[in-house]
Amino acid sequence: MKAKELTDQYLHSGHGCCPGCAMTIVLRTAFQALGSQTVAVITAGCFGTISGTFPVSPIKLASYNTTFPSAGAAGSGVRAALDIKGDFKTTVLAIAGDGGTFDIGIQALSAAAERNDDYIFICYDNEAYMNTGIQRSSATPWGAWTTTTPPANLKSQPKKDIVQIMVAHRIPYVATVSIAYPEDFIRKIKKAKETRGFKFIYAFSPCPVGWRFPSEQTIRLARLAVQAKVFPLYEVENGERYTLNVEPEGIPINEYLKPQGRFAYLKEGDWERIQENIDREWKRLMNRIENQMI
Ligand SMILES: Cc1ncc(C[n+]2csc(CCOP(=O)(O)OP(=O)(O)O)c2C)c(N)n1
Ligand SMILES: [Mg+2]
Repeated sequence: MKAKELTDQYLHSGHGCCPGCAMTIVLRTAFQALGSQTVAVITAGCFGTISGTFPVSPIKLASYNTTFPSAGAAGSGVRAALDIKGDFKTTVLAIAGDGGTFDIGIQALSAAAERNDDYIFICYDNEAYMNTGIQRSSATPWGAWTTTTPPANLKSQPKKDIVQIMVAHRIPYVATVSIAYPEDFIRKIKKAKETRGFKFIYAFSPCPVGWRFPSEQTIRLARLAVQAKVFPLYEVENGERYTLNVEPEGIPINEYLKPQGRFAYLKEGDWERIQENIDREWKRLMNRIENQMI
């Protein structure tokens, strides 16, 4: 990276996010990798609340705030408007949380992917509706506490596999990214910028408030998730070319679960069950990488 790129910042300090929020690091990294010729399309969610605070927005990029379900449609609209103006250089970056991607936003997202519209969609996954008070989403993992999955009734469904859903659209580029591996993250954002068509970037985003861990542990948890195979770092080109980018150590799942209060209500046997699921998903991923197919 050139020196100027390292110092340019498009998300300033002094914003309203919680201490230790991974989402701000995710987006600061993405903005920095994309540079100033970028339009951010922002939906309701934690980022919408801190970036939409006119006239003191902390982001230094042209941005468009839209409704919770419509990141996919708004991204397509901004891209079309730029194209009509003859501006094929500006990058469009649609930003949504897991709720705005996996749940309420999936229709518009799927439609934009199916049209192969030329922009990047980034999902920061903090595994719940954090902005409105830690309600479960379809990205919340099995066994997690949220305010709508209390101790007596923990999340009893598995996390939706959004990567496979997006890969099934046969779009040119899907990649998972982590703030604990910034070089891999930046490389993937730059690759997405250079690739024509629809790009889906999926970012793991630990949330100290919702996951109940100390705010200085954010990066550590992001790293543990990769190393425990909870969040593998890989990329998929054209719906079939799979590449693993970081070889995980395969540390036991309890090292990742233990620091998080949201998993404090798991009972005997639950950790083993989670480990079995992780191992099964990992085998599936290895199979895809080895055989280069969905
Ligand atoms: C149509 C509609 N339904 C509900 C809401 C209320 N709402 C705003 S943000 C949000 C949760 C967003 O969750 P997510 O996308 O995961 O982002 P996070 O808050 O976790 O950053 C909800 C339910 C809304 N703004 N619009
Ligand atoms: Mg969320």
